[in-house]
Amino acid sequence: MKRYNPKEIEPKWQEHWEKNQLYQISDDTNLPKRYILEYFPYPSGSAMHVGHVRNYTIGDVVARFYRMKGMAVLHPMGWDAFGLPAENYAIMTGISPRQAIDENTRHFKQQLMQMGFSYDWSREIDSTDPAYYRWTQWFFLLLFKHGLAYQKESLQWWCPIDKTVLANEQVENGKCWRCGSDVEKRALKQWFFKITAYADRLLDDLNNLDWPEAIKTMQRNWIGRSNGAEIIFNVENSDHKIQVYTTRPDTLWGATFIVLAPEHPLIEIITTAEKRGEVNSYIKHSLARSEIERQETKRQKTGVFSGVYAINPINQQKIPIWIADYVLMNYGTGAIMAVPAHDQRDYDFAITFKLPIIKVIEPMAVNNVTNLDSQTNKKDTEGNYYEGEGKLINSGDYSGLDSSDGRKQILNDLVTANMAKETVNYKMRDWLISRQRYWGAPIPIIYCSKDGVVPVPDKDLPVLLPDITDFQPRDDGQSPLANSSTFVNTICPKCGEPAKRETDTMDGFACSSWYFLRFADPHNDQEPFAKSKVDYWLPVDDYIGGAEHAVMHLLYARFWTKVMFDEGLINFQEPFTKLHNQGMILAPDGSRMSKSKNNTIEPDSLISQGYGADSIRLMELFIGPWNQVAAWSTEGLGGTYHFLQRVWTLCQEFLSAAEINNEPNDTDETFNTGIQYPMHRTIKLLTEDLQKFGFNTAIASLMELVNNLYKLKVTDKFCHLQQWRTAIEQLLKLLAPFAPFISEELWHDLGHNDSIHQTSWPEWNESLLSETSTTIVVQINGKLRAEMKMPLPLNQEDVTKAASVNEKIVPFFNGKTIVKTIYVPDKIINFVLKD
Ligand code: ANZ
Repeated sequence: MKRYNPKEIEPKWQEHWEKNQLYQISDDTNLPKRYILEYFPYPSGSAMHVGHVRNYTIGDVVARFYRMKGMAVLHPMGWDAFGLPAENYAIMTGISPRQAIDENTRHFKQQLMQMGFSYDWSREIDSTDPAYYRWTQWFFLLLFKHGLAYQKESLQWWCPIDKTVLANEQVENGKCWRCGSDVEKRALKQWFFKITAYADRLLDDLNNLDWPEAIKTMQRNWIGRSNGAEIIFNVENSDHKIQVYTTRPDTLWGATFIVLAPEHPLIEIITTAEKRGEVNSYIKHSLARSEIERQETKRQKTGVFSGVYAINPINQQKIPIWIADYVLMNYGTGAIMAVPAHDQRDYDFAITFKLPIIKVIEPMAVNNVTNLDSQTNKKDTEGNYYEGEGKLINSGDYSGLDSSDGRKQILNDLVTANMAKETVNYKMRDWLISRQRYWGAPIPIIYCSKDGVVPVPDKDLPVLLPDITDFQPRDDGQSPLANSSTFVNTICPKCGEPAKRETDTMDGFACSSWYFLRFADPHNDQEPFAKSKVDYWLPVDDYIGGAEHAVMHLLYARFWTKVMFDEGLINFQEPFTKLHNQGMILAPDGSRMSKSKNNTIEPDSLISQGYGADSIRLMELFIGPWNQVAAWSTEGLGGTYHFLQRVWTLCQEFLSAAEINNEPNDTDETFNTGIQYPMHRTIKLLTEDLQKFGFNTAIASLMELVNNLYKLKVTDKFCHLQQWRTAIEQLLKLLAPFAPFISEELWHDLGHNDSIHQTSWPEWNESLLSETSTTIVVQINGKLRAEMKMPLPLNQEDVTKAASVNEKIVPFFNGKTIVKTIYVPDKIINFVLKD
């Protein structure tokens, strides 16, 4: 009998599929479409491990399933290949990023292919290919045309090790997301994308997305819409005004001081001569602190008095103006009214500097559990501020109102007096895209001494990234491209005079903000994509990847999509209909797999040990629910291998039996029902499971099916050849999305010449699914007294009737009363009797 040897069959089929372009999908089809996409990977030097494999396996199983269901499936792959690692590697080794990326890509692709993933490789894209980034530059110019790409001098996070500017979201706890070193602030002129112009739409449209709630919440918090008001406080004895941003105008009577951020421009103007020295030295100190540190609630509050007072517009009270770094310049107006009785930070500050605390909100809670006791116990730092809603007190005529009504009335009155206006603030900042690095798409801008900032005309795109040899970042904040005079020096497209090119490159997230559209039309050299193709394939139906992209890629891609919609380039506003975050695979000891810990498990080594991609694929999904974390287990892999071995043996035994048996007995109806019931049940379960990503339960059903077929084999010995053939063929089709190699091999062994992956998914026959009868156990006082075979479906009434006339049961009722009847549907009926 032919042995199961994955090492032999897997490379053979992989080559065959590739040669026959089995998974290529054409655009002109009338079929319903399904676009299944996994995040396109960064082709890093380290090999892909079983954690990455899980991500692609999920996408592949779904893609194969829908293909067999008769849909036109777009399942493409490409490379997000710009970025720092290749450049840092180049600096270390002298190997150019181009060469390093090409090598990595080759290896990565070979790994994906050996796993049997069914990508349409004719659509492969590479973000570092000029044919691709030409359009990334084109989009930059589109944004520029609409004022959505602009330049601004501002203090920027600067990583002194990577020597580059970082976006807000790339700074984690004051450290560079990539190299982990402390970041600092530098004043630089930078390019930004105005994502804030889309804040409301990005927020509101989240409601219509079928995405994990956790990701939607992260985006909501990141955008951070805050509805509030700007209130004007006059500075005492001067014409100057301070605008504060507050979400709680209802607490205005409790404002006991004003706080300005240390960067606030008014400080220099209003501070008294006497206080100037102290104030300047405080400002100098606080500017060295990171924003994260400044917002840390547990940190001891610091600050300094300006020597000047402001007038509270609601009651003309005089309150001191302080300077403190817990107020940030780039949020709201950079100034606040401090209400220590109702805001923790203000409370801590008031305690530190012995400033008055006036309670103006009384919690409505009727029970005794309130966290407020501030009037009697001011010095206690526990629970002395109350941030919730309640009734206004100590608030003049407004006292007695509910805080929400008070908020409206106070604001109304101030607006009428021209002392306030309603405003909305967002936590989200514009997206900083300038990178002072080589390995990125050049920003298509030219600086001319006469015409200023001039966009590169479309016809001159792409602005090619030149081949250079010195990738060392420069200390002056310019990219290594500034070293290349042939790149820098150009001609102004407007006046024809000598001009200079922008030397910054774009953040890699720009390239990944539209790649999913390019897959619909990857070779178009006239436009980024044909609208008709994108409108057919997009939006992506299933986008599969880890949750780590929640606020960067997934927000940027939504932003670009909306810009394109507004421009009329596409007819949809959201790129990813359904988002699926897969659970991570951990090392067998439960720790995170990483190259640095040297605990990664790579498919290559498992394959060379003889397991085969098929059993790895099964294991990736059988290990637990697809969206939950699981620790890798090589014993488990032995289990899925064993399962495939059983499928193999069953088929080979069937084939041997078919060879000897010339007189098939195919007319036996009882056998037919026996084999069809488990078969059709499994078809139904699998179809439903695959639609809802129930991969592990689907595999369990397949295993159970194989067990059932083995049982039938013992009694039937493959007598009913035709029925066995049908069953085995259906089994192989059900297995095909999970284990594409073995199913293809066995399919051919069964005598087929076509590919199993181009056959259609089996249908089930509902009428075969109902088991026709079942055995009911009848108990008297919990003891088994009879068994009855009864036709399905059943209800309690019928079962009770049948049991009470059963000849074995009737004698028990003699002279007794039934005090209780317990019915376990379709299984047990128990009568509790009493004398
Ligand atoms: C008075 C007040 C009373 C406040 C009260 C809160 C509670 P969100 O929801 O995050 O927008 N704030 C305003 N600008 C600030 C800045 N630049 N730096 C630090 N804090 C700032 O929060 C808005 C609230 O955060 C504002 O409302 C203000 O404090 C503070 F019982 O004003 B509030």
